[in-house]
Amino acid sequence: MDNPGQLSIIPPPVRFISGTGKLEGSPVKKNVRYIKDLQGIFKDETARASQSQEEIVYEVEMYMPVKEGTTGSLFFGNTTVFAGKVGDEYYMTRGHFHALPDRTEFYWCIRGEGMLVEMNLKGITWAEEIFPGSLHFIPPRTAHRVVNTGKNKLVLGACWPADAGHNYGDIEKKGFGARVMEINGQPRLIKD
Ligand code: PAN
Ligand code: ZN
Repeated sequence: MDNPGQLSIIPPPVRFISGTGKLEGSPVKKNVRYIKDLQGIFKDETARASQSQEEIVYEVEMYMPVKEGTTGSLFFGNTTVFAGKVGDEYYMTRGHFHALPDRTEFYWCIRGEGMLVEMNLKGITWAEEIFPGSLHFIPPRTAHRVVNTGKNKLVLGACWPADAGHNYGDIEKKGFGARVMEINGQPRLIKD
């Protein structure tokens, strides 16, 4: 042994860059969602279909240190929603319930401004304001979507159970019952 009695000290596999919220390191996976991927998500499908299909709406970086579905473990990620609108509706994520419906999640805002739209199983919808430093607990059985109402990128951190999974189908079929639209220059949560 080269160093008898010495325990190993190793570099962490991933770095979280606090100013930008970016994740760096070889285990990090990235998903990019373009306008072309979001058919049927925005109210004005004609507007979505007629704008540049290669424009990025949001991207997600993920650090998943265990196999997806592992009970008792965690995933870590960030979401960057770009500034923009489809018609009068702000750029946003698709939104989902978790596939295991009782699984919860934390979001926190690193930069930008927006709204976290949530909906419970009774179809009751509400939104929390997002601003740098805001912390959001997503309760069990609650669909969640983030909306960028600002002029700059909205960046959020997230931590969720590795066995949560994503159920997009219920949102694709029924939506959130409300949308964040720009009305007279201001963001408003209005019934769909
Ligand atoms: C987040 C979301 C991320 C992208 O990591 O997956 O914001 O939103 P969609 O998954 O709705 O496209 C999360 O909530 N994970 O559970
Ligand atoms: Zn989630």
